[in-house]
Amino acid sequence: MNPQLINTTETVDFAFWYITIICLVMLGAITVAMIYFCIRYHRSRAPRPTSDAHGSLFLELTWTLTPTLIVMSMFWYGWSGYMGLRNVPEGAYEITAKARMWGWTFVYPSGKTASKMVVPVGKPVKVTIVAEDVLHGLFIPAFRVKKDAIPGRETQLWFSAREAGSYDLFCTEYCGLGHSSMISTVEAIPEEEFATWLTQKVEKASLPGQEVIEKYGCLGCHSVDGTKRTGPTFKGLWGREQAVKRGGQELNLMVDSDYLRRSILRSNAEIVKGYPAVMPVFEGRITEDELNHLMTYLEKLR
Ligand SMILES: [Cu+2]
Repeated sequence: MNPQLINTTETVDFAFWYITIICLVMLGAITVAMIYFCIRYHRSRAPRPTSDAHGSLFLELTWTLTPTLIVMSMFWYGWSGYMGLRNVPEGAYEITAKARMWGWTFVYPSGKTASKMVVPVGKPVKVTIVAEDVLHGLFIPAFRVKKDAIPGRETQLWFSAREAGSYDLFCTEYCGLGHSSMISTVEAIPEEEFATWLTQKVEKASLPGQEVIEKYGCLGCHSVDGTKRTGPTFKGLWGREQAVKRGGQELNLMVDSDYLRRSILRSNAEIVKGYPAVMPVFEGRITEDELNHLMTYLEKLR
């Protein structure tokens, strides 16, 4: 199999431009003919019929068969392009993309996880998409591929990056308040570099807490530099007085390990004033070890 032969970007672009150019040519030709006939056969120039033709088999066949062939050729390029997107080339590298409110986790066959989709250049990559909560959509515009992540079902797409680089990756199904921050990138790197990257244990995280934050996609809603996002920033959070709402009541609480554990495990019990109650509950999803690492990390950000 030669990955250079098919490429999702090229097949989609070809079908798109083929159909668009034919439509533009038809639009131009029909408009010009219409204007010409309006002027040439205006009542002031041609008060009486200039021809009394009653039929022409040749003309009938021409204007029936020509458009039929053109439309069938559009169908053919659309269909073969679609089949090209559906049929994953043999030997494609397999990655699982997990979607959750509001972030992506990419899981590699070795068990390695990353928040960016790192792929080898020039190799077809098959992505199996799963949703952990609600409907999401995986969209990588540069490769012209888009597929929904549906709870309870696995969907797939494939692509192959011809050139090394960083490509945008979006969620394209409205999945709640943090939807617009559910963005990541595809990092296409040379195969040798990719092999080394795979063996690297942790993605540059110097602290285990940072790993936990990446794994659960916390940064989709919380910043570490003081920026206000869907949720409050982590910066300077530890140790401050926080106005929260608990069951309709407003109260001030000290942000410490107990408070943060409650906010993560039962995120809807106490809501920080000025923010919407949208954070998913992490009870039963995050381990005790991970929580401890997270606490150490958050304490360092005070
Ligand atoms: Cu989403």
